[in-house]
Amino acid sequence: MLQIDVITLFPKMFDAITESGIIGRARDRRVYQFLPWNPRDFATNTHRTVDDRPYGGGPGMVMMAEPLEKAVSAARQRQISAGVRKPRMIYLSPQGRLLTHELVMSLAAEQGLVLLAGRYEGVDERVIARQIDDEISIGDYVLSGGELAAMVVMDAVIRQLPGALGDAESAEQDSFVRGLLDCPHYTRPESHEGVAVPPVLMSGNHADITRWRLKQALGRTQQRRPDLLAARGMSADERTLLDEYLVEAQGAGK
Ligand code: 9WO
Repeated sequence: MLQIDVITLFPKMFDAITESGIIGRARDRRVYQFLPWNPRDFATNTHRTVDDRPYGGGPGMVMMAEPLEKAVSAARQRQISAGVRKPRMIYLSPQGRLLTHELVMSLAAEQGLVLLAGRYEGVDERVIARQIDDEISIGDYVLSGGELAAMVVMDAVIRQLPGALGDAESAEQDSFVRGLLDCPHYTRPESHEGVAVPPVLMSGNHADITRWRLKQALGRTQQRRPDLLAARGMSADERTLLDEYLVEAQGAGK
């Protein structure tokens, strides 16, 4: 069972993912174990202060080293008690390396993760230097804190763990496993506001359907994320399908 501990001033935020949907069900099934740690519970003064003014001046506040370090150490100890030999210690920040499918898979292969979600203008750098192995970003923008980023990491990792998805969900490979964007999807009714479902999907010919879906995936990846397609390369068959897509898209004015 993957052990996940999170250091956060807002532990209840994590109920949003751990109590419903695939991630909630995976917790019920003991696919992972989740424990939040609040640095405020480790604060020593009467006001339970966890932030202080930045040295060097400037606006905003910085998360203090001492309560944070105590919370991180408690999480690390909990992981070791749960049998994790070396928990991977992660800080979520825009300064980190970008989260990709590849990084998600490497996190899913760990025994334990400790995620540090910062608030305010950031965390005292000495805690990062002493406790953190890995700094991860989910994209080039600033949030109000690391919690939403930690939840993104958790969601992406947990759904890769054995037993998290149902058989049907597991059988269908993530689009990113193939290095391509996903194809379009349709359900009933056959016509919506005068727009029909592509006839091939109604044909019952599974070879044709598979071919159409791959063609759509290749075409959308070329048009929306050419960087992904360039990094991955194409077989001769895929090249033919993509050329067909581009001719058809040209005709359809896309
Ligand atoms: C706040 C701020 C306010 C005024 C001027 C500059 C400032 N920078 C920040 C800031 O970066 N705050 C961070 C909030 C401190 C660390 C936790 N926070 C955070 C994490 N925001 N965004 C992330 C994040 C994490 C992972 N991937 C993307 C964004």
